[in-house]
Amino acid sequence: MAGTSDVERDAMRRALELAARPGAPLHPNPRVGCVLLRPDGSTLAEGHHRGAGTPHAEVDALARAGAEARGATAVVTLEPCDHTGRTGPCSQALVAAGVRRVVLAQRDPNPLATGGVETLRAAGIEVEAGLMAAEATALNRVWTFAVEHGRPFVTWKLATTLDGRSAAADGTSRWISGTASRRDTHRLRALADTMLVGTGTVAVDDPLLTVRDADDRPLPRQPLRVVMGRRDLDPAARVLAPVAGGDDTPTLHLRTRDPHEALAELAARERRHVFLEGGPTLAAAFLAAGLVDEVVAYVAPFLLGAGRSAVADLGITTISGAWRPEVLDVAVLDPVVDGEQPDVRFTLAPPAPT
Ligand code: AOF
Ligand code: ZN
Repeated sequence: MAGTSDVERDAMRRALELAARPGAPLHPNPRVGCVLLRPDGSTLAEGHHRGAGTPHAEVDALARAGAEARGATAVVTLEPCDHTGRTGPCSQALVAAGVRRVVLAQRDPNPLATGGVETLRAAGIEVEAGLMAAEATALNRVWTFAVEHGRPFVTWKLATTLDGRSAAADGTSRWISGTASRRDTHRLRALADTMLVGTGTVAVDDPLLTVRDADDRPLPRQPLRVVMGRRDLDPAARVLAPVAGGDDTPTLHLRTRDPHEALAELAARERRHVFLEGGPTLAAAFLAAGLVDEVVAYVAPFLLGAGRSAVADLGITTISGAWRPEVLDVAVLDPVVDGEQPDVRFTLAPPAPT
């Protein structure tokens, strides 16, 4: 990239590392890192964001630098915000600190927060945008999608037999996939901020919808549990019980069957990543609405020959009409428990709209 030095590139690499530090919640805010460089190119201070309501990365770094920030270069993975949200505008904080130059990676896709570049330039600060932008965007892949689309990113997870069944004829559906797949599912649930199923699944499976570790203990940070559909919930449903050790956000019942409406409600609550584990009806509704952004499918090596299909009728009558996603990854999940057989996990991107 023209106009930036090797020192600044190294600093951006470091800022990306800082941003990706484990511990900070993934949602609703992006992961952001910042490195302040002295005029001689040495590192003056580092900062990163630790979750909604805490200082943004730039302000974190400026606080560590103190008066020495005057004349420094700020290298930051996201365009400094230009708004007062839960905290004040970073653009103004950089101006007030006397920073001379700002090098940023990703432009802020958030319409409320963008504008830092213009504010900084108007204040006479040199700005270079776009250095390692692809890496920075990949780091906040789901957040960027959600902010750009004004709705959460949707991952649909399914577990089926070889013949595409997700429950036996008598309705039993637990333990289709093996222990390795179930652990893998909990790992993926933990990356999302919202678990979503339909009232039908609650009635039939009575799921907990929590994230648990390999010893089946709930993790301290739990996604919001959401059930959608018009049917009333059994007050004794396990999904309604508070999670031991989890936060105490009550389970949300959205009385709609329309995926667009449900996602709009969730967007208004700043939800960025929905993990959809609903039954066939809900899955079909999301697929038909074009609201599935990623599919994680576990296929277990046995047959049922009868029973519930993973997805309800999509109105497809001929092979040429098939819903054909792009295969991003195929993995064999080796058993972690003796006597189990391996499952296969597909990670899929939906077909591009035609
Ligand atoms: C962050 N951390 O380091 C930067 C952010 O309302 P707030 O204060 O939570 O601001 C959130 C927005 O600020 C966020 O969506 C993004 O557009 C911008 N920059 N946010 O959480 C940071 N630099
Ligand atoms: Zn900010």
